[in-house]
Amino acid sequence: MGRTILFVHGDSDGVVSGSLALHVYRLKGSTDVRIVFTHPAGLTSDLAEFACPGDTVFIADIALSEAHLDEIEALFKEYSRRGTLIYIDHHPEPLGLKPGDLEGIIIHDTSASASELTYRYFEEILGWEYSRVALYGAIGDYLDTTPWVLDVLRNWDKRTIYFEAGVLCQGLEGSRRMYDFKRHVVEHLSMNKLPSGLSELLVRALIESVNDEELRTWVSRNAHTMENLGYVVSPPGSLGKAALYARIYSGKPIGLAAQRHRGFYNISIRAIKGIDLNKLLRDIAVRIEGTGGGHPQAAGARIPIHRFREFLTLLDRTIQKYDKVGKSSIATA
Ligand SMILES: [Mn+2]
Repeated sequence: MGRTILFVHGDSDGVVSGSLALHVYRLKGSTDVRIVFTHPAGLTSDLAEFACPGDTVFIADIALSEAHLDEIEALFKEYSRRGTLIYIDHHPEPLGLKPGDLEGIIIHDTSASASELTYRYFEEILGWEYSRVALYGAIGDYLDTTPWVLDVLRNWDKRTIYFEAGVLCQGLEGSRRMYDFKRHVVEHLSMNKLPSGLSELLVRALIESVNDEELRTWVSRNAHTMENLGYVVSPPGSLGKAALYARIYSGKPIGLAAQRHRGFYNISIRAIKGIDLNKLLRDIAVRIEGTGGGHPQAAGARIPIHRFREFLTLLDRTIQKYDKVGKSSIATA
């Protein structure tokens, strides 16, 4: 068997998907398996840089970016014809392309985590004991109420699984950009060892939890409120979590956290059920020279600094159209 390259996202869902695939390819006799952490905007360049036609390519938890659809089509065609290409994802499909039309083995389903989809694809090779690894990834992406997850959870002690998933997610959140460490976590999980058994991960998870608690109180004191959304700028910690706390403490249907980076604001957004952030952002962001998208209730955007105010106003007005019956029940702090 030749080279196998795994392209995965660096969060818990991506790390778990990678670890399941790593175990499978090792069982199949692969001695040269490499792990590359990537993201939607970097997928095409990373594919071209790290894989050669003829390799076995496995991609999981990476959305297809509208900006690179032609390149993606061409690369998938080349890699699947000359070698093997498997693409597993659960992000909403891009405008103008049905993932199923791409060449290669394509598994695309927005109702489950990439971890669940990867496990189910390789289930016969992995065996049932690896289902717990997949559960960590599903919980990490908040996709823990699918029929498969509810069914499989019955084979495990739920409290232990959630504890281990918590260690993994919190530990990885506290290890951003530490790709060698994340590769080590992939190796560890590929042997079905417990996340809590990796002391470095456990310590990082504990530190992350202390930081989260500080972040939560910071957001409760610093959240600004507009008519339909709450937001914070430059929170001292994870943007995603700050956005969630901004939603909760503002009592509005949408929470947003922004951080300046070069000429842009990187923005994380969280919404209550009934709002489709992915749709909203794909529309609003391009109107003001930005990009945006993600999941219906958890998404991100990149907006030029001088248009940030305009972005907030546009978003605030657009949400007015939504029914606000499901409004967060927690009162404004
Ligand atoms: Mn995911």
